[in-house]
Amino acid sequence: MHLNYQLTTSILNKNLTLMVRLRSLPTSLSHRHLSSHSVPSPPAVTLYQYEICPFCNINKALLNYTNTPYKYVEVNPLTKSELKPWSGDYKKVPIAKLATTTTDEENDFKQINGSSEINTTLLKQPFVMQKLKSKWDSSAMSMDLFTSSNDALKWSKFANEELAPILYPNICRSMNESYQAFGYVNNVDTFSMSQRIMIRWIGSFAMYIAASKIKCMYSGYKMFPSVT
Ligand SMILES: N[C@@H](CCC(=O)N[C@@H](CS)C(=O)NCC(=O)O)C(=O)O
Repeated sequence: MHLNYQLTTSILNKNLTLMVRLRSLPTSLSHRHLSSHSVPSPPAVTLYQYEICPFCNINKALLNYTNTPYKYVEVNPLTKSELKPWSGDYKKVPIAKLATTTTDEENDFKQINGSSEINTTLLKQPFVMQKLKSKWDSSAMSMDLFTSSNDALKWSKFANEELAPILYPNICRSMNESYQAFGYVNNVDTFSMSQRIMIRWIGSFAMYIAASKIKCMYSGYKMFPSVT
């Protein structure tokens, strides 16, 4: 089975959404009145990402599932120049800025490193909590169950440690596939034409080599059937 980029990135979104829905099945009436009618303001989130980064898609799945508006900045994987002025030693994506004031979002923000910490922070935002609670109006789901139950921990560990790491090897099985996966750069308005060409060629070659190494690490197990 050939997994293209659209399919693999949508796997994470669908995976998280499905997990959320499965765990939201109605089991009792006791928590039916969780939602409040007041709507808190959405958090001002800016996600620094690579379009094809599986970990970034874990965060986007939660943002999309809760209809939380967010800005995103596509990071140049060769230079990381979008991160340099502010991210300190942390140079991976996803990395997010959460504005701490509404008056100066550009300068007053909390830096959040990594997909797990970003989702944990998002899940504490009143807007996100309210959106989730309104989805759970007719079910027994609660924030505690959603964030800390054995199932929640099991599935988020699965998404982070098993599913996400094997997506790159599946979209970069050959140089040709890797080059196709990096085609997203052509849609990034902030990249110049020369940046697009360099990222596409150098990035896809680097990912093809890296993916081959990851395939070896996982050799024989926990891989999609398509990966040999
Ligand atoms: N555990 C981290 C992993 C993040 C990660 O490995 N991101 C990759 C991109 S998918 C990265 O930024 N690698 C460094 C690089 O591109 O230079 C998370 O969940 O956010």
